[in-house]
Amino acid sequence: PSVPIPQPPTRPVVGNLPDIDSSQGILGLSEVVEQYGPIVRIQFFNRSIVVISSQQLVNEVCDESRFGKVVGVALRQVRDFAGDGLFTADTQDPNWQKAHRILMPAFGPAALVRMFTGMDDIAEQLLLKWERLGPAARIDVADSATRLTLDTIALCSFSYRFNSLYREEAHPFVGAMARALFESQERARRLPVANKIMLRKRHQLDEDMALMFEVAEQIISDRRRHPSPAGSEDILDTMLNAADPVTGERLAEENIRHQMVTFLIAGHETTSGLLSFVMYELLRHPGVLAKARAQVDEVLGTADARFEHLPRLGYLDQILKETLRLWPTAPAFNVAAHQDTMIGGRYAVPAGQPILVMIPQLHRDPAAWGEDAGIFDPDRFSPDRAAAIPANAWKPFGNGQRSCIGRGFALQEAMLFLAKLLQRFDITPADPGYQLHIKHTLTMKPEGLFIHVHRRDGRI
Ligand code: MNH
Repeated sequence: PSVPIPQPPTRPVVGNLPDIDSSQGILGLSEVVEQYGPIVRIQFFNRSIVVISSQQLVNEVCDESRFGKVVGVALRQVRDFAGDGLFTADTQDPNWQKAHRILMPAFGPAALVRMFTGMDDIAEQLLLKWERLGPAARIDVADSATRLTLDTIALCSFSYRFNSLYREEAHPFVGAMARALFESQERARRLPVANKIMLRKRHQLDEDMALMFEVAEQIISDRRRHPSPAGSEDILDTMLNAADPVTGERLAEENIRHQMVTFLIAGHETTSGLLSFVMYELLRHPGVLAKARAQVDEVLGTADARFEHLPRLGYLDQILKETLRLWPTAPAFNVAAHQDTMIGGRYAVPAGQPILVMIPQLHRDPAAWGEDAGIFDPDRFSPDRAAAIPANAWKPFGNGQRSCIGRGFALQEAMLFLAKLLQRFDITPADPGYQLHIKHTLTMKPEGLFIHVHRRDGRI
């Protein structure tokens, strides 16, 4: 006995598209979700998605024996430039399985120890720059964080220096990527015929894609000319040389390009959003900031940060997790059932029907997080309380075998930066009346957030 999935009234052809605010990216669905509840069907053109957002329903679709990732409408457009890279490949694609086996260890615990030095190198560059700029400078948080994270992923995985912190304008890769992501999302909302006739936009997208591939190719050819010294191989060397333990095959050249673009995009947008939201929350919660700094002072004192310090910065880890709860910078993922099935005990979903998990609403589900779910409180993740968090109530990194390969990388990078920042600076808002304004592409970031930094050691 199934009941129909709630759905807003539709119009011919465009379906529910007019109900969705496209300037909000995926979060344009928020209003509909808030109005219709934890399960709602959205239709546009000939497509339909089922949007779910309660812990109860999400917990059900996280069962990998029944459901698995599908590359949804938004991600399918990204496939133009991310191709069969890990993010945009189908789980059944032999290239996903091969790359998954080859690259998982490259982001595992042993690799993270080796990558500490690269993370510290770039963090040091940014903090030194802030010291030199001095307390009068207005620092654009999201812009700084983006330079930091792009340079970090490129240095740690490809030993390549974008040197974003030595440039006035962002590296051209960043502009090309941002435009390509934006246009790919717009394309998902247009009728195919409209996409065909918008030649200028198509041309720009082609140009941006070409630039991204050129950057990847340049890095590969540099590496071929100058191989890494023995013992200092990086992720690019793994991509170029490692054989899949199961098939014995290597990654194809085109696939490597797709992986590189994927890593550069996935590896910096989300982490930079995370760091920006951390800054936003710390400025609003001086008590949390004071507690975090006390831990940094106790663990690091005035010493240079070392890998061994990180496991002792548990409160910083709680801050990162709580920030990702309220501000999951990759705000949705898609799954589908392997077979026709029923969810929530009464909603029929056919096999293959995309089911979109709306993470911001999941992360504020009062049934899972309590009536104060909207409040920033890192103590939710304290060792004694974390165990009580219901299963699959916190999904900022997606689910199961298709969850984020860079989770450990991102959390280590963010924690290291935060520790070094608190060790060195007092931070104050440049505009005390700042109202949160979120900028969306495939990810989300606070826009227009500026800070001042003041050295704690009193030097100028
Ligand atoms: Mn990441 C998958 C969020 C940092 C590389 N990432 C995912 C997914 C989410 C996600 C959600 C699952 C998407 C889906 O189901 O369709 N990622 C994040 C967040 C951060 C992040 C919130 C930072 C904070 N990600 C990173 C970093 C890298 C990276 C850093 C690279 C080093 N992520 C990936 C890749 C995948 C992925 C690659 C695809 C993994 C796969 O399916 O095999």
